[in-house]
Amino acid sequence: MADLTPAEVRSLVADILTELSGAVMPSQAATPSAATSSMPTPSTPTPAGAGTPAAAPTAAAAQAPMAGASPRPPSGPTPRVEVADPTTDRHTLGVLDPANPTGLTNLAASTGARIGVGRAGSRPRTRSMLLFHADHAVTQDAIFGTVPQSVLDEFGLFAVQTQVANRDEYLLRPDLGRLLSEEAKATLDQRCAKRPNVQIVVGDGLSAAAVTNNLGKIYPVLDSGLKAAGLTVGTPFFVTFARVGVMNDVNAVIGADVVVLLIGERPGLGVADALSVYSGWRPGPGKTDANRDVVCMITENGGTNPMEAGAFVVEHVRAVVAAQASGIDLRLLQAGER
Ligand code: B12
Repeated sequence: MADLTPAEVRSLVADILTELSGAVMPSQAATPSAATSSMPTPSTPTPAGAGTPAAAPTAAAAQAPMAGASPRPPSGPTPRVEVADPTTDRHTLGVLDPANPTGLTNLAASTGARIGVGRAGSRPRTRSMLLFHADHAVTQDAIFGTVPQSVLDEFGLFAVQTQVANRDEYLLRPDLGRLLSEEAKATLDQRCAKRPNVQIVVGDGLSAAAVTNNLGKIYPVLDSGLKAAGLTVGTPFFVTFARVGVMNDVNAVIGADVVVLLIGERPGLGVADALSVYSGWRPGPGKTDANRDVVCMITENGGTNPMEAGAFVVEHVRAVVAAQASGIDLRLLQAGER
C-alpha cells in the first residue's frame, strides 16, 4: 500500500466522518473521494483462514448501515472508502535506510515474522498496524467459525459434542473439551465399530478453517493409506468443541489400538488454517501428551502439504502399531533405550 499524502489522509478522514454520520455532504456528493480514486482496488477475497486473507474493510463493509445512524438521502452517490488488502504485501521493508538492503530483504522474505517493518517515530507504521489487525481478524474468524455441514457430509462424519456448551466456554474451560458428553458416549457406543486397529476422529479445535480447508486433501490419503497397509479403520466421526485430550474419552468407548485425531491448531498471525494430527497407542484414562505424537502445521499456506502429511501419518501409524507404543515410549524404543 502506498503512503498517503496529507491531502489524501484529510480526504479519507472526511469520508469516514461522513460515513459515520450517515449523511452525504453536498460538496462530496458529485465526485468520488480522493481516497477511492487514488487507492488500489482490494484484491479478490481468499477462503476463510487462508494465509493472505482479504480482511480489510471493503466497499461493501463501508456501505453497511451503522446502528443508530440516520438514514441516507435517497439520491446521490454513496461515499466509498476503500483500503487495499494489507495482507497482500507482507514483505515490503519499512526500514528506510538499511545498511544491507539485499540481506534484509532476503531475511524478511524467509520468515512470516514481522521483521524489518520500520517505525514512524516511536510508533508502528500504519501498514504494520493494518496488517496486524487484518491478521488478528482472520484468527478470530478461524476460532469462532464452524465447520460447514457439507464438509462433514462429504466424508460421512456424524457429529458428537464434548461437555462444552458453547464457543466461549470452549475457550475458558479446556478441561471440558477433553471430556465427551454422556450423550456423545452413548452415540459412539451405538454407531461405531469397536476395537478397530485405527480410529480416525476429526475435531474443530481452535480453527474451523483448518478442517474446512484441509480435510478434503488429507482424509482420503489417510483412510485409503491405512486400509492399504492392512489396518482396520473404525467408523469416523466429528467432535465439536474438541481438545486433544478427548482422545482418551473416545477410546474408552471405542477400544482402538491407535486413535488419530485431526484437529484445528491455534491460529497464528499470518496462517490461520493449519491442521494438526495427534495420535497415540491405546489412549485411555491417565494417558497424557507424553504418550502422544503430533504432526503439525498442515496447510497449503506455507506449511506441510495435507496429502504429504496424510502419507506421513500412515507411515507413523504403522510404526506405532509395530512397536505397540507411541510418544516418549516409541522414541525410547526406537533409540534402543527400552
Ligand atoms: C499451545 C502449544 C503448547 C502449550 C499447550 C498448552 C495448552 N493447554 O494448550 C504448551 C506451551 C504447554 C506447549 C508445550 C509443549 N509443546 Co507445544 N505447542 C503449542 C502450539 C503453539 C499450539 C497447539 C495447538 O493449537 N493445539 C491444538 C489444541 C486444540 O489442542 P489443546 O487440546 O487445546 O492443547 C493440547 C495440545 O496443544 C498439546 N500439545 C502442545 N504441544 C504439544 C507437543 C506434543 C509433542 C504433544 C504430543 C502435544 C502437545 O497440549 C495441550 C494439552 O493437551 C503448537 C504449534 C502448532 N503449530 O500446533 C506447539 C507444538 C505442538 N508444541 C511443540 C512442542 C515440542 C512442545 C513441547 C514438547 C515443548 C517442550 N520441549 O517442552 C511441550 C510439550 C507439552 C505437552 N503437552 O506435553 C511442537 C511439537 C513438534 C512435534 N511435531 O513434535 C509444536 C508443533 C511447536 C513447534 N513447532 O515446535 N505447547
